[in-house]
Amino acid sequence: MLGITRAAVWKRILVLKKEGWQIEASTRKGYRLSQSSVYNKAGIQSHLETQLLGRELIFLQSLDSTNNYLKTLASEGACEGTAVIADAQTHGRGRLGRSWSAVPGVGIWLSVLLKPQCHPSLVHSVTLMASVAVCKALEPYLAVKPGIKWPNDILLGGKKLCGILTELSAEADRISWLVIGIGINVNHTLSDFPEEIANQATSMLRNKNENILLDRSQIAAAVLNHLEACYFTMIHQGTKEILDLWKSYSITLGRKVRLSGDQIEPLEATALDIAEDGRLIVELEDGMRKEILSGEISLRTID
Ligand code: BT5
Repeated sequence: MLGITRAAVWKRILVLKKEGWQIEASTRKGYRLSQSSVYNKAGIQSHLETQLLGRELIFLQSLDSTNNYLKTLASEGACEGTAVIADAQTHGRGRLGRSWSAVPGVGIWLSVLLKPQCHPSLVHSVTLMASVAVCKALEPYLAVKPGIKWPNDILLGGKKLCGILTELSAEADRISWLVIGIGINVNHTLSDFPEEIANQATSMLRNKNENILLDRSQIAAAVLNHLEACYFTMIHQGTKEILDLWKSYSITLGRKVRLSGDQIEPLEATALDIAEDGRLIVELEDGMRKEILSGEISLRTID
């Protein structure tokens, strides 16, 4: 019907697969689009169980950064819960001006707009909440339990699976809005990572025994579902339950860490606990205790 060769069809199928479409092949019959695993707005919506998060959902093939896009929408008055998801980001951003690799076809690059009625100092516990929600969402798909490195890097087997970037607009005593950006490596093989991070990054696929691609629509929806549940728990019941969950995933507490940053000399300490506002409580070598905030300090585990 198309008037092209089998090989020409096959080439186009390969391009579609790289874009994230899941296509089944059967000898002599041909190809079939697997409806349940299409990564697009409808695919994600079909798995959403939320009242608020992702009800307003923007899905784009490529963007500079989902956080940038959503921050512009937020400043124009977008409603709470608005989510932006892209298949690829050309300028994905990490914290402190670092960059985030977000190639097409393999990851979940997602930002959500929240408007909690709270003091700006609570922003740190909101980002801890996001890392708990992501762990809960991903756990059913993983062979091993994910771990959270303070404040909110999610690691598998010591390698980074997910990063979270929270940005906010606030008045002196109230958050106006905050954008939580979540990047999850899902179907990456080693060659999908830039060389400089290849040995420190991992993906959900790389931690599975069999090589079957994961359904990004289902997982993106699961992240939004859990994020909403954790967010509601936090705003209605306070931070205790979320912080307890955070501790259960933590791979930082109880460990020796090295703290470094622009404002301080590098220090060695033991990570003891997490304070209600998300600060990390550490004990320095002289026995003094100190509470540290993310954004000021980088932390490396040394034992
Ligand atoms: C983060 O920063 O981990 C936050 C990353 C947030 C990304 C999401 S994607 C959706 C939304 N839109 C955005 O523009 N951003 C958010 P940080 O802790 O600073 O870590 C950044 C560092 O992680 C880099 O300097 C690299 O070393 C490493 N890295 C970069 N891309 C990675 C990837 N895909 N997987 C694992 N590690 C990566």
